[in-house]
Amino acid sequence: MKAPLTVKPSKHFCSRAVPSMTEPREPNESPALSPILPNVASFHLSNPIYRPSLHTVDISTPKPLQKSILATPIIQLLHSSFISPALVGMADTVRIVVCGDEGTGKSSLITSLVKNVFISSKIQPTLPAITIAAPGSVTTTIVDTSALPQELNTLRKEIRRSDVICLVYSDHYSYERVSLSWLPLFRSLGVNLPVVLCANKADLSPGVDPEEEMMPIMLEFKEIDSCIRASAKEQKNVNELFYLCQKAVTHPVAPLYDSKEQNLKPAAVAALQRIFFLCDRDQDGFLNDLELQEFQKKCFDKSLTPEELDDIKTSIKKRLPNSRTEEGVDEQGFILLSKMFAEKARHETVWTILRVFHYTDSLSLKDSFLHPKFEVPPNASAELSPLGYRFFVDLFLLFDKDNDGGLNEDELAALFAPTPGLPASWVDSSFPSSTVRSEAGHITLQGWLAQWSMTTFQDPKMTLAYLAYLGFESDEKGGTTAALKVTKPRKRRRRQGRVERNVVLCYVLGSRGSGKSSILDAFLNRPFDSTYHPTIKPRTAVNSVELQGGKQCYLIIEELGELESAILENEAKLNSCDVVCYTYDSSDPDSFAHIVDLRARYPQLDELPAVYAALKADLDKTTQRAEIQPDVYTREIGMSAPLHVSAAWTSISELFVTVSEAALFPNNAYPRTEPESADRTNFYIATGVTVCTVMALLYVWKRTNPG
Ligand SMILES: Nc1nc2c(ncn2[C@@H]2O[C@H](COP(=O)(O)OP(=O)(O)OP(=O)(O)O)[C@@H](O)[C@H]2O)c(=O)[nH]1
Ligand SMILES: [Mg+2]
Repeated sequence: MKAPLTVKPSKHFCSRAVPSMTEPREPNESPALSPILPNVASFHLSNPIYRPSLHTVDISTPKPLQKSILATPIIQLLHSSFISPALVGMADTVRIVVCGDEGTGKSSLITSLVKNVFISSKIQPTLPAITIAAPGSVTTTIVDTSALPQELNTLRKEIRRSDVICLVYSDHYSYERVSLSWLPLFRSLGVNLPVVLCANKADLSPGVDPEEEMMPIMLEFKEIDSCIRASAKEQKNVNELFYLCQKAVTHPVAPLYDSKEQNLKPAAVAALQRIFFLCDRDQDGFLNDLELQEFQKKCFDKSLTPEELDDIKTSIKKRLPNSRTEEGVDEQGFILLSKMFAEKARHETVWTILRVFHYTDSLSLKDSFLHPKFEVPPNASAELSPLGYRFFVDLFLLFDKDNDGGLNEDELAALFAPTPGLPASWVDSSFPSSTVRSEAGHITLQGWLAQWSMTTFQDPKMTLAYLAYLGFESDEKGGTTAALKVTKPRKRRRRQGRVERNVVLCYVLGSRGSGKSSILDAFLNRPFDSTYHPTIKPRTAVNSVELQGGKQCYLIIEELGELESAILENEAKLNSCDVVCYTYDSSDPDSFAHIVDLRARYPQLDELPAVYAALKADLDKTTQRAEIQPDVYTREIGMSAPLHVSAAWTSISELFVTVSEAALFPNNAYPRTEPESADRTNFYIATGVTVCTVMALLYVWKRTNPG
């Protein structure tokens, strides 16, 4: 069996490729054992000092692979980037400004990189900017500068335009000036750019210990990202120098790792915790081998060998002896792995993971991931697609740990752990009271799906954001939008046959105390409560309704409370409504008048299909103090008579079916309107036909009776 690999900081560590999820290896170990991280890491065999780890290698001790890699021009290295910037959302252009005292070799380093030769004769003092562009890779521009006083303005301008500064020194004098002059200059410009410090002409001082020389400056100036000794003349570490510059921009260490604290930063830990949570598909608190393989495939597009899996667990066990690695990698172990990468300056591995999971450089989730483009045209609505429903069903089943058919508070909290918490609209509508709950008060699967149906209907962008937080994935283009669909735009009201929607919205309108809230409660199967709580804030309830013929739809019932007038005056609000349910208390003589008054005040209500409900049928019916009694009133406008129901009777469910059907098949649910506002098309057609017929008859009569 292969001996476990050591984790102790290796003097050579930064100079070698290391696998992504496995232990860092010693240089003499076969690189074939480290297939996980793609090749880019293998040219990372320079001798840099990175901020997080201070392991250095002297340039005079080349490593076995070093020669071939050093001979590789950077353009090729850029080409071989293991992940395309577009794929992971990192910066896709990098502008490097090369600064330093006169004669330190700035232009020579650039020439050596581009031409792959060292030109000993004096080259022009400042080279023109060069851009290295490779399809699918980071486009890099390298700008040479001069330290001459008359060029100071140009220098300042170039620094301001750049993403990273490559600061070069080459002897004791220019070394002193790094901390006395150059770094203070950068600070005075207020640019806050990462600096890669390069000791050039390393061939002239082979015995120097880079750590001893560079560490003091690095400790004093936090903006120094990494340090490297190089030789433009011997073309050593030139590729690496510019690679480090690129990396300082594309894979910055600062957001991830606190070098003073020697720990990952809280935002990085939070992101990694969320990633762990999403990868722990069975939610048992461990990434088992299968879950680790899936994670590896997703992030690095490679699989792990059994030995590599063992290596990972061995490394974790070494640092966390109590971890139960036989069951898999737990959250602590998972975060430790990232910490080890950061410690060993392999933070690009951590960035790869974060970017695959859609994190930005500031460790927030990418806006385009949370808020993808999704338009709902006028008169259409958004609903969950079968994929979306499937996702929410699976999520429910996964988190209903006690299998009681409901999500209790703890289960809900666990489910929402990778999100910022419950959606704001859910909190506003005092979720879960807006939907179906079990007797124990826990949200049921039916209620869970109804709640998401309502959220999607009211605010599809919110559903999309939560699908992203909760880890919805689909092979289809558009990511989370595959979980949604847009319904056919509703035709002009009164002109439609069936409405092609599965989620419909009903406003319930009626006098104070007529029993609207009790309808909402009954809709959510709550027991009837005889105490009266007037409704102030609008209130919604959502549930599924079984229609005649077995089809199902989701009905959202909204009681408008004190906002009734405001909502009815709002065209957009009325437009989103599919059906109105007018209610009155059949035992209260003053109740029906409110409906008559509402219809008179808001004639636009007549553009909506409607159902009339006479509530409290369990109490004695009384004559309404209105000009016309409800039955006559509805008959006169061509509507069905009010449905007499009681919230205290189970037969109230009939009302919900009637309301849903009126929304989906609205043809018979419109009131007959006054002639002037009626649809006069048929009248015009009929008149047209009559006029033509009369004309034709006249013509025939004239022909037969000439003169
Ligand atoms: N007997 C009987 N009482 C009912 C029925 N429905 C509602 N009530 C009672 O009537 C009172 C008012 O009911 P709510 O549902 O709060 O009326 P509301 O229309 O929501 O009132 P506001 O929100 O103030 O507009 C409460 O005390 C209910 O218990 C019913 O079918 N039968
Ligand atoms: Mg109420």
